[in-house]
Amino acid sequence: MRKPVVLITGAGGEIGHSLVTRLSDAGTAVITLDLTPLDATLAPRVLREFTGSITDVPLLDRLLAQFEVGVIYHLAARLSSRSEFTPVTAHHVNVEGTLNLLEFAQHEGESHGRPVTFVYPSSIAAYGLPSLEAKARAGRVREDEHLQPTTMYGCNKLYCELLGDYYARHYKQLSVDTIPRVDFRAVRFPGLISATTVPAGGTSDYAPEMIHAAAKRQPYACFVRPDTTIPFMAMPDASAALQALAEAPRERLRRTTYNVSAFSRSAEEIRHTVQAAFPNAEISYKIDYKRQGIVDSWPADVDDAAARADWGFAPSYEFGRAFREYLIPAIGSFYAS
Ligand code: AKB
Repeated sequence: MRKPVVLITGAGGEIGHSLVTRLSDAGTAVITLDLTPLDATLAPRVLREFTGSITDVPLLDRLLAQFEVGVIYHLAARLSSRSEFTPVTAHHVNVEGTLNLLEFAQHEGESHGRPVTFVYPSSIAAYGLPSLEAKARAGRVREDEHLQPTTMYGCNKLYCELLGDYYARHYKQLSVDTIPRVDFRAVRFPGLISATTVPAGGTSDYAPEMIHAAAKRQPYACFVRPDTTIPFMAMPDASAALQALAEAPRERLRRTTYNVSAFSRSAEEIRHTVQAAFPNAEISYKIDYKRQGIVDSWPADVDDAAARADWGFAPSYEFGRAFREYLIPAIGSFYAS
């Protein structure tokens, strides 16, 4: 008998830390796949950890043989800034890796006779506004608007949303004996801010980097202009959103991909709040015009009404509360320990 479990890819990353903790606290049997071994806080929480790549199909076949996977959270990805240095590798990991996981999900579903829930974190990078004027005019962007990404990562995310929809609704549509077995559900995340992990390779990283540098009493030079505005979310709300979407009744979901967001603030507003919390923080600006161009192409805010209506998305942390009740106390104790 194969064991029924939840699979998390990229489990050692930022979202993975929060999600593994949340699911294991709830008693869920979790198996993980990551390029590097899980750290000592996560490893004891999982039933089995696999170290390897989502591009390694024989490794995925071994997982398939050993476990009955009912839910997949496919978090493994190369983020936006990093992907611009090696776009072909980014495509290989972000697109072919996702394709491998979708095939894996279809085969799992075929072998246990029920659809496998496949939860995919997409990104505001799927959007692309051509200019600051267009960004100001666009306001709160809805899911089907402005889908002209300017980065390899954004193209990868947008295409994988479509691939997921294909596996869920049209997979091998001309074959008489194949039923789609993937129940694909995606959220487009804004920039995420965690108190206990620092992101690597993203372009929204200036906000978490600013906060973590202040907590560590290190000077920080923000790489975007003070007026730069995109939506953000605190990490506990991000992992809660993934779990809520996974658990939502299928018939309530009117879309494949949903916007989610908690607060939209400029870099300067974030700097003020960080300086109020850490009065000795030294935060300056040193603009990286290439990374600036990427963030300028992302919307200043997104409309997440569909997620709120269909599966009850409701973030706990607006801007003030995220700092007061999550980031400041949790970062303080994280670095103190
Ligand atoms: C990135 O900056 O690449 C990510 C994202 C917005 O998806 N944080």
